[in-house]
Amino acid sequence: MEPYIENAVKAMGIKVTGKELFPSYGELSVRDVREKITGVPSPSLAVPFQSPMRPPVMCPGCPHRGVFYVLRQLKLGVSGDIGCYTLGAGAPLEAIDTTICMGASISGALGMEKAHPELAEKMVAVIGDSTFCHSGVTGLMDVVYNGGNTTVIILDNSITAMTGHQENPSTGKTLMGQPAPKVDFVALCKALGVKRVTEVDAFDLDKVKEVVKTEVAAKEPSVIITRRPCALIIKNTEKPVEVQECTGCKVCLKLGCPALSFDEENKTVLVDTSLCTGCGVCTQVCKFNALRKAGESNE
Ligand SMILES: Cc1ncc(C[n+]2csc(CCOP(=O)(O)OP(=O)(O)O)c2C)c(N)n1
Ligand code: SF4
Ligand code: SF4
Ligand code: SF4
Repeated sequence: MEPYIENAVKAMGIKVTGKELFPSYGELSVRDVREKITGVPSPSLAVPFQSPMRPPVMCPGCPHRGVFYVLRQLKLGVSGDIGCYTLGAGAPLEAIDTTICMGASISGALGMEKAHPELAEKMVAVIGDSTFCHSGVTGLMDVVYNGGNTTVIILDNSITAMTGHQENPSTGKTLMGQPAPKVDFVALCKALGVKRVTEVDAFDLDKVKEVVKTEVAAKEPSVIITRRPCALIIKNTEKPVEVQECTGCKVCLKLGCPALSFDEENKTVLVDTSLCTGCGVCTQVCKFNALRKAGESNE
């Protein structure tokens, strides 16, 4: 919010009103703009009731959800980055510990590991495909160059989701939708000197867990690429999951899937079938086999 245009216009000799009214930080709400320009205080927007809390969560069927569930289960420290997956910091997943700025997850993790070498086997860096292309590659190069042990998870959902589903150098299309060369993450990471590169299905929680455990224990840099497209860019053909004989343990609610809610009166989980994509992540966390893919028996 620096006076960029204001200064340029002033430099042309034109009188401008700007920064003496509006600050260089914070948010410009309609209220603030109206108040500053008219000088008339805006009416209070207070309402006589407490509105319900609605924290932002990942979409139903989001490929990032299960990965964060596993990282939380493994009690790993997580150096986070910027994208839809930053929501892994919020409740109920609460898996991300730090997020500094776009691309800082890997270099941040390397720095923490250099300051506290014992952390190397207790933490990972997570970064989206677009963010990795933007400014993660340099951090990974640094990890190899500086003899780090860092484990990096590239959350590849085949799109730049958070900012509105733009293409990026790893999606195989230009921003105009034209075919483009596609960055091969495995080849790129290996070219940077990372010998341990593993690809895993983001919806296969057992596999994600096994690979993460192996790679954080490794005494050299590793990259894990979790793959599944963003739920909003695929034509989904899966049926919603069904609930049968729920014990009411609420473990599945820790996933923060908006398609799952709890009926306190009947002590059972409910699935909103208009939201559920049938990704099957919740069926893997329910120990009582109460959540099942449509048509599957719970025997
Ligand atoms: C330096 C900088 N440039 C741009 C942005 C805007 N921005 C926020 S998230 C994001 C990309 C996220 O894409 P990806 O890493 O693929 O994660 P996804 O949202 O798909 O999970 C961008 C460009 C930013 N936060 N910082
Ligand atoms: S837009 Fe895609 S990546 Fe973002 S939260 Fe939704 S499903 Fe996940
Ligand atoms: S569906 Fe399974 S995990 Fe969820 S509350 Fe019921 S028994 Fe627990
Ligand atoms: S299968 Fe489970 S986790 Fe996936 S969208 Fe449906 S309710 Fe959510």
